[in-house]
Amino acid sequence: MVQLLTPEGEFGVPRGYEAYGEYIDRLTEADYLKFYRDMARCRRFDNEATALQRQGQLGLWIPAVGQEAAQIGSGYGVGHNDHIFPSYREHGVAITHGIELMSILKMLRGVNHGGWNPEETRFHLYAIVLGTQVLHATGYAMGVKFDGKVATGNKDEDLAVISYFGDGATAEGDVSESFLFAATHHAPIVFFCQNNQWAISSPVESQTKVPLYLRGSGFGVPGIRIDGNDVLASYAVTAKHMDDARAGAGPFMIEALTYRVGAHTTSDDPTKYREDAEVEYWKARDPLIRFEKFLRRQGIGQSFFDEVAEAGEKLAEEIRAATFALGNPPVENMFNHVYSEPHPSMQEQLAWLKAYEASFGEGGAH
Ligand SMILES: Cc1ncc(C[n+]2csc(CCOP(=O)(O)OP(=O)(O)O)c2C)c(N)n1
Repeated sequence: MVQLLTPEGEFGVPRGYEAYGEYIDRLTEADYLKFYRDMARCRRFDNEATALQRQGQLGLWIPAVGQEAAQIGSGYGVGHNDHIFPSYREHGVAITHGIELMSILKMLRGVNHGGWNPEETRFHLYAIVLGTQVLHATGYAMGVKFDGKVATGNKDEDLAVISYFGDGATAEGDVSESFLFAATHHAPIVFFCQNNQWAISSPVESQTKVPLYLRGSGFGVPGIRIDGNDVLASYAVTAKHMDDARAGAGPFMIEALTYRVGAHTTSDDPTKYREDAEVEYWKARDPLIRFEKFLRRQGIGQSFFDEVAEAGEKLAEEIRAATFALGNPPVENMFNHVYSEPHPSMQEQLAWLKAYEASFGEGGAH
């Protein structure tokens, strides 16, 4: 397992992993501070979104608490031309690619139907149907290869693709099919599996009998396991294998070993299926605390951490105010985008819903 930072925040490059260490050598202090700021921003955003859902302001929330290092590190390892195909929990990766946080909240409040324009950001839409985004990513990477955009001789032109998915998704045929197509087409793709150890209430042991980083090898996709709570390992390993993919090395799989500290979603109660002791064990390995320890060893003082905490409170206030101001979408939205042309069954359902809402009298059903 690639670990560059111990849980005590000590940095070191184990023998055999020097190629990853070179990526850290190129980082500046400003990069380190950016990594920490974004992990903290992600955590604060996430906790506020959970509170907003509990107060009835969002239909659902999908927490990524505990997975910030895996997401922020790898997000920054993705290059400026590359395309990203996330599942539904990649708020941290979204932060690294300029997605407006309110776009995510709007989607989970149901006031928009997708979130953002992938053409502008190369960060594609969230995918709720497990594994579909991995097929989309593989198809995209095959297209990149067919278009000759790999190993062009101009590093600024080359591009690669990364897809994020969970341990549970690896049990879907879609993921195995993706491995096969990616391997046989030598496609420029990195498969990034966040093994957060639970697929709702199913433990990872029920999804696989071999370590997940080996899952691609039978298809011809080599892989490696990283400590997913180590932001530097996540950054360096992603950056190297995205570079390799752009240079024509073919597909690669990264398994980031991490833990879903919160609930699967706000509709889930994890105390029903897992032990408190397990959660406490992982809380003690919190990725933010580990990186804070590293930064303090580097001489970063308290004023930086105070500034980050203050920025978090400001962010929380801003997103609360913006969420309260959203209101409710017109009911027509739900029906208008099902077919490109008006459709009798949609019109019938809309008329039924309007009559139903009207039956509540003044103020409607909201
Ligand atoms: C094809 C499909 N089957 C089932 C579901 C229901 N479902 C939603 S999330 C989930 C668990 C996914 O676990 P994992 O892939 O480990 O990702 P995580 O949610 O832990 O990030 C399931 C079974 C779904 N969304 N899509």
